[in-house]
Amino acid sequence: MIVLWIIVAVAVAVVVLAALALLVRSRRRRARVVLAPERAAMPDVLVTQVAPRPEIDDSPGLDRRLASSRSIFDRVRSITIVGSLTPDQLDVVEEVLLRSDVGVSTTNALLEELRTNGAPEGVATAIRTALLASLSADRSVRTTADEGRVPVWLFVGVNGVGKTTTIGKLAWHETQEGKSVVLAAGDTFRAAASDQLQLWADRAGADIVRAAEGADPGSVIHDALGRAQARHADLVLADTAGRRANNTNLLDELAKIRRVADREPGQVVETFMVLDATTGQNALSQAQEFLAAADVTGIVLTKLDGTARGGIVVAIERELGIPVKFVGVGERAKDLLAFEPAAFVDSLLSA
Ligand SMILES: Nc1nc2c(ncn2[C@@H]2O[C@H](COP(=O)(O)OP(=O)(O)OP(=O)(O)O)[C@@H](O)[C@H]2O)c(=O)[nH]1
Ligand SMILES: [Mg+2]
Repeated sequence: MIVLWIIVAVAVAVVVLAALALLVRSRRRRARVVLAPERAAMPDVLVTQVAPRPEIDDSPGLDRRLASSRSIFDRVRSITIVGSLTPDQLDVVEEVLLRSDVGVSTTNALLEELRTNGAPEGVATAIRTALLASLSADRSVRTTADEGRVPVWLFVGVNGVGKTTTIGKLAWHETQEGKSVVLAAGDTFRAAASDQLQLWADRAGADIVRAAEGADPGSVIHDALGRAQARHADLVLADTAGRRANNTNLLDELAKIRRVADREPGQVVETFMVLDATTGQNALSQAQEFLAAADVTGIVLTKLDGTARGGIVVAIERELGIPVKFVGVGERAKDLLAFEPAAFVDSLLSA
């Protein structure tokens, strides 16, 4: 009798389990039916939304961005005389030129010219001609390296001048041109420096190689070169720190970084010294220190949109003998321009 009961109980359990299994399978099947196909077609309205829109360039003109520098020249613009200048007018010219930061030697040369030959086409034109004559350097920027090497642009300068921002802007410009760019976060002095560069890399669609705070900057550059070579990248932009922990020498460190960046497969084709235009003549003395250590090939002059006095461009080229290749006129990606003397001088002096 007991055996019979056991057989009945087992049979009931088997039936219940089978029913449960059937129920679960049918639910799963139903769930699968509601899932969208993996490659569902995009609805038309969404396709319309992602179509590229025409870009609206809302950047103000160079005149407005250089408003502070331009206002310094207001007084010479107001001297409408053509021909010889009175001693008072020469004093005004001298004061304006010195305030504009062009430097003593450029100011003296221009005054001498005005005293001797006058200003047959007006004072603003005489100054324009003189400034343009002293801004005649070759400003070409090298983008290619020797066969099989990866071109590197190295950025040096003291802290806060705008190195990381300039790299971000240039990365954006280069990727817009269709180039593939690798950023090397060689400022390992503080973690925030790599985060800042990461933001720019994301914005520009550039690759980035970074390491933890305190890591050896040389090894970051070395890894970036390896990555660039493996991925056939067009350009490596290398950031560096503007300061060092106590007792270590920034310039020695830079010379070391440069050697690493210039070792195969890398080749440093441009070393940009970044200078803050708002620091005026101080920028010049800072620059002198970097020149020997870093073998600088071009200057990037930032913050010309601020309280800077544009004449510093002239003083820098005259004193350092190194061309200004880019100027920063704001904090956005578009606010970096290849330096063009005629457009620059016109925006300071045109009526
Ligand atoms: N108005 C203006 N601000 C700028 C320009 N270039 C950089 N800046 C600002 O200057 C500040 C410092 O710029 P960074 O790029 O961090 O300078 P850095 O040389 O990398 O500084 P460290 O990493 O500390 O050595 C930031 O707030 C930038 O947005 C410019 O052309 N115009
Ligand atoms: Mg930086």
